[in-house]
Amino acid sequence: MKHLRRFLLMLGVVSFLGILTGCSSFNDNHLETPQNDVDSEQSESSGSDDSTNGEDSDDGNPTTNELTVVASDLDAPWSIQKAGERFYISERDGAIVTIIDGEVTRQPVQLEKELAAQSEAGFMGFVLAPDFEDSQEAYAYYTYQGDDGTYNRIVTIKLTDNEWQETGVLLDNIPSGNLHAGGRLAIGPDDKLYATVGDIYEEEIAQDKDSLNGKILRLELDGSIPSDNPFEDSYVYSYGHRNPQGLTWLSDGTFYASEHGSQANDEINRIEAGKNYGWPMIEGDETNDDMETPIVHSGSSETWAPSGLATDDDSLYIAALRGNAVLKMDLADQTIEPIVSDVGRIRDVIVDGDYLYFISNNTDGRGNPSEDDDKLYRIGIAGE
Ligand SMILES: [Ca+2]
Repeated sequence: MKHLRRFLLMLGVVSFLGILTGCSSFNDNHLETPQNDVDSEQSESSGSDDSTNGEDSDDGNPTTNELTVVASDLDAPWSIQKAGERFYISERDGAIVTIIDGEVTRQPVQLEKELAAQSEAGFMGFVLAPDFEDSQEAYAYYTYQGDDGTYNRIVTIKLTDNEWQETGVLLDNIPSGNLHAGGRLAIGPDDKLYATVGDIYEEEIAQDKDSLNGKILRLELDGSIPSDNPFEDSYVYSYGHRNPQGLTWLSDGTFYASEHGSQANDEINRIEAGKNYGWPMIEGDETNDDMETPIVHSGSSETWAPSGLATDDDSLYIAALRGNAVLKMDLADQTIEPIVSDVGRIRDVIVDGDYLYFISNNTDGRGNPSEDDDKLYRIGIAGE
């Protein structure tokens, strides 16, 4: 009986999700020429067909790797947030999609400035306030066209009657550009707001501690500079970054960030206050006495294009755009393997109990979207 149920369940999964194609694309899709220095987010993805990893499915038990579509038809989604059973997902064109019990509602976001339309810009970072259930407030990072160029700003937004409104500015005039805008926001275990800012393709700027570019920033939730930041009167928390886009903390406070490298060389760094992560002086295995080398990197021939980052304290889960995969890095031995592939580019990932939730990112102009992309997916991670 159990075998019959499993067979029928497998049939349902196959017919719903499409053809099983295995997980060969991870190594097939890496960049073979160094042209990705233009932008390691760019994708030559050929596979956005839905599939599972071919693992057993078994009654929805999260100890199995059954891949489930939670929501479809997302439009260039960027950040996943969850409050209770309800998801909130930012979309780059300036909307927030909320999902509960499979019901998808798109909430417009009224911003004070016009969103910039550059390919790595828009409405990106988004994190719910710690008191969201009461305040209905969140923080957002977006790119806009100013009088003399493009800028990023970090703002508060508030949800009223199914619509979000910008209500305040925490940090403005962060220089932006055509590439490497950064864009991730996260609230740390210290209740500070962290933001990743890219080098806007002006690499020397990452070593300039007076610039906000090529940095990880740390703000109070009211936008002021924390008194214990490593540099006096500065939002800069760490520097020497190229285009960091993922932030996560272990329960013991250990802090990790993902970063798009040049010529492949994508990085996972352990972040500490005031430290220099090397760009553009060192990359990959290169060392310098005053600089930090990554705990892992993709090497000079493989491109992950890592964006969102999450952890369950045993592993890091890395949303890989060009890698077309959710990568799992074992924290004990630092090995990396893809746990989901062949759903295309992956932008963000969160851990929630026994499940991993992640969003594809095939509709931003660089992917190969299927008709109902992009999607929010769920996969069980308990007992792995
Ligand atoms: Ca580095």
